[in-house]
Amino acid sequence: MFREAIYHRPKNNYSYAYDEKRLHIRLKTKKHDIDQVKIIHGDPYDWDENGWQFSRKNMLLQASDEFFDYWIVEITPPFRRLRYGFELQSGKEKLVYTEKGFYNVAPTDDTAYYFCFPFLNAADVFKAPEWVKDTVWYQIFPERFANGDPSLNPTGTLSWGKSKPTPTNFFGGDFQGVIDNLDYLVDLGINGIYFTPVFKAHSNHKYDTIDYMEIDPQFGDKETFSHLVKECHQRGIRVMLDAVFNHSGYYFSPFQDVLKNQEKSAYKDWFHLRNFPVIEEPRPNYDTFAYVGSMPKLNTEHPEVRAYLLEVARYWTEEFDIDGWRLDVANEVDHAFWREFRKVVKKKNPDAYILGEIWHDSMPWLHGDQFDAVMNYPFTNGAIDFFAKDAIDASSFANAISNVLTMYPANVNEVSFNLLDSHDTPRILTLAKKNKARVKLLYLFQLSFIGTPCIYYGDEIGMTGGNDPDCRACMEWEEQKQDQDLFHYVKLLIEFRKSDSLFGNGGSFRFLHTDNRQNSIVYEKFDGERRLIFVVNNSKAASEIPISSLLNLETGKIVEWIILDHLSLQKKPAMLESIIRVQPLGFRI
Ligand code: ARE
Repeated sequence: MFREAIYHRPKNNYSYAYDEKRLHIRLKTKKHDIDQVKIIHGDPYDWDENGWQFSRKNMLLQASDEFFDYWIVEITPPFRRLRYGFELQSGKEKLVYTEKGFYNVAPTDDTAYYFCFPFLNAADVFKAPEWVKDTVWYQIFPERFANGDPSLNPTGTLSWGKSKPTPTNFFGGDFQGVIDNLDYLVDLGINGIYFTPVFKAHSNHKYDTIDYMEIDPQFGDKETFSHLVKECHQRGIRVMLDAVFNHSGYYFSPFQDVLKNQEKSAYKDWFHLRNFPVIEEPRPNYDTFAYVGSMPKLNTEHPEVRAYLLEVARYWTEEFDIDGWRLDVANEVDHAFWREFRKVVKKKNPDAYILGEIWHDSMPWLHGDQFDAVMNYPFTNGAIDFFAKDAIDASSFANAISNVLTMYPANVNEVSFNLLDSHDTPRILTLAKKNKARVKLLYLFQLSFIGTPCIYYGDEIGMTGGNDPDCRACMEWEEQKQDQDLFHYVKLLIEFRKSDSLFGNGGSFRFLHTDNRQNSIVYEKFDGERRLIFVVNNSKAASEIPISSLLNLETGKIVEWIILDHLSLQKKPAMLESIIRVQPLGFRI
């Protein structure tokens, strides 16, 4: 047994409250080293003359990556406290692993040996809004979705879609344009919209805020926004706004005051200024987003700045009834600020979704006191590398996705914001070198995975685009230029997700098989009663998966298959064969 590879540390993703009654305990061991793990568990105060009274329960091998196996078990401790250790079996060797080290036999003379979950306090349980689990998001970059009110066009507005997007051009997208097209989104089946920034700003992307209390005049006014939110809500669509609190824009009046009055400015502590006079070139002598001088970093430790930004959060949450906030550059803002932010937002709308923009491991923000979720770019990277770029093999893909799943508690994963691309990345069809079958596999995986999926506007009709700003082209509204086949495919997958909870967030996820030679994967979604098995061929050749022997399935049984053809997905009952043949870049469920 490789003792040095055995790892457990209470809290974080290794021991956590799944809800107010249930604890999840995880253990990491060297891959293929351990045959079986049992948790030894009991109440810390449960003693009699024989010593500590404990029980044993089998742990499930939940996932594996390149080097490790990950085991999980769920326990409902009657008195909400737990002491526990692990009984490991490898061949004939048996060992007990505790906080104090390894023993041949589980010690019972004291509970002090064991790991400790002191008490399951309801107040500490990570709780994200329930509705998020059943939400399919749609990301809108408002300048580029639809121009519904030309009277609001900024000077120099170009004809819709007639030029390529640049860092500075405008096409006049606005709220009326979104309102006019809500029925299109209802038809697609999405039920949440994430809007990139809408407050008054200088650029076309609006990440350089001028006034956090105003709607950008090119989009409409507060009345139009309020109307938009109501129209969305009437159709069962939630609305999430982008909070750009890490930095302001150059024309934000406190920063303008600093430029004008320098040391004497009443706002000099609102920013991180290094010396005077404040200069922008060759490099700003104040902290900024990246090295962007027009985005001065806000000092969120300053009480006035905190009060101002928290009022912004309160105002839009309370007065406009929005359902969530996406937090820009969330990991560069102090944790204390986000804790206060959460309190303010949840006080006004306990059901609001708080989503941090963090591209890396984000556990420190996901303990329940700051964010409900982060933008799941580790998921994005794995999915893109495998399905779109064909750059990694099947087992590397399974390793990457297993890492995503074991990185966070299960209740965090259920509301994780799973995107395939965004306004900050190339579009999926471009990443897939215009191979639509690859995009279809991406959508299949995204929409059948644990979490809350997001579709970037226009991807569903086959828009292409490279890196920012190319990925921000005007939405294509001419039907002849829209890929209707892709639209119907995405729509059908969304319907599956909604009509079968196992397809969505209702079941657990597990890889069953990866085949590097055939570049195929088999994964399942399962609960106590049913299994949905996905056989996906990510190669240019047909593949043959020996499904029955692999999964111990009974052949000859009638099962329901979902088959991909070039036009649609079809559900049809069929006999379960021993070998499943899957067409190139196709799948069967
Ligand atoms: C402009 C240019 C870009 C140039 C950039 C930096 O268009 O080509 O690279 O300047 O000089 C907004 C606009 C952008 C604009 C930017 C600056 O939308 O068009 O870019 O302002 O004016 C990191 C951050 C992450 C950030 C990304 C872009 O961690 O927070 O970079 N994303 C948000 C928004 C953006 C927005 C801003 C922040 C600023 O979503 O749209 O940009 O408000 C790795 C790293 C990540 C890194 C990621 C992408 O994976 O680990 O940390 O994200 O790559 O670079």
